[in-house]
Amino acid sequence: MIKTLYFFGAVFLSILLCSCDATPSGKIEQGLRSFQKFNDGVQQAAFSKNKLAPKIEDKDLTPESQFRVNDYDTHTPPSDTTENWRLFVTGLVKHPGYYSLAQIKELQKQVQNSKHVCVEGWSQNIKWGGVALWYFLDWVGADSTAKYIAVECADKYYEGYDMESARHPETLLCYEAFNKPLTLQHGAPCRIVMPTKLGYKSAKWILKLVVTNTKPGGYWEDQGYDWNAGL
Ligand SMILES: Nc1nc2c(c(=O)[nH]1)N[C@H]1C(S)=C(S)[C@@H](COP(=O)(O)O)O[C@H]1N2
Ligand SMILES: [Mo]
Repeated sequence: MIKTLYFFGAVFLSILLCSCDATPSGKIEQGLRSFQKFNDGVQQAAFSKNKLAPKIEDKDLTPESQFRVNDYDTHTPPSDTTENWRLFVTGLVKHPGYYSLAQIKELQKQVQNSKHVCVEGWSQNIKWGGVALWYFLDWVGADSTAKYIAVECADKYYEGYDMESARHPETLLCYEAFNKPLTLQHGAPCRIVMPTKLGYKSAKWILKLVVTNTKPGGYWEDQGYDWNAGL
């Protein structure tokens, strides 16, 4: 069903692109934008909160020495990795405020192997550890009927998630990889890990989390990449 919709979407897109010469560019952009919206709608409908990412056995983990780093700007932004770091939580939430890593680590820990898929065409299997984001959201009293979560990062990167994806059982507020604290280049002290989505949704070095009904943008999404980014 979904594949069929994608197929028709792709056909629609090729017709659009083939008619380049005849169409003023504004129209093409409009067409692309409505295709993107259509695509988002299909993905939203396909996303199930119970559908887990493919299971990865320990033997299939990427060797830690080959753990790849990817960033739009720098591998070492001015992220505070001392105990002074706080996650600022705000918006539609009962207990807004500044949360320390120690507080986050006190919450029930979830360790999981998952595949990280970068849109550039590579993937890796990582053992992540942290607290399930749904658990953290409940703990701070986030309004679960709110539509979106937005995050902002130390390198000026930013991301947005629909609430269902944010509350997916495998979405982590992550502070460990391979049973060790995250290294700076992989997002220390704290990042999002969202195995059901392309890698650019897994925001590193997060500083601020907002619960909101206003659809947030994302660093790559605002340059035309897919907002849902489902795998
Ligand atoms: N803050 C921030 N988070 C980010 C990015 C970034 O540039 N800045 N890049 C994203 C992309 S495109 C990928 S593939 C993953 C890479 O994560 P890794 O470096 O831990 O492998 O981080 C994502 N999160
Ligand atoms: Mo990526």
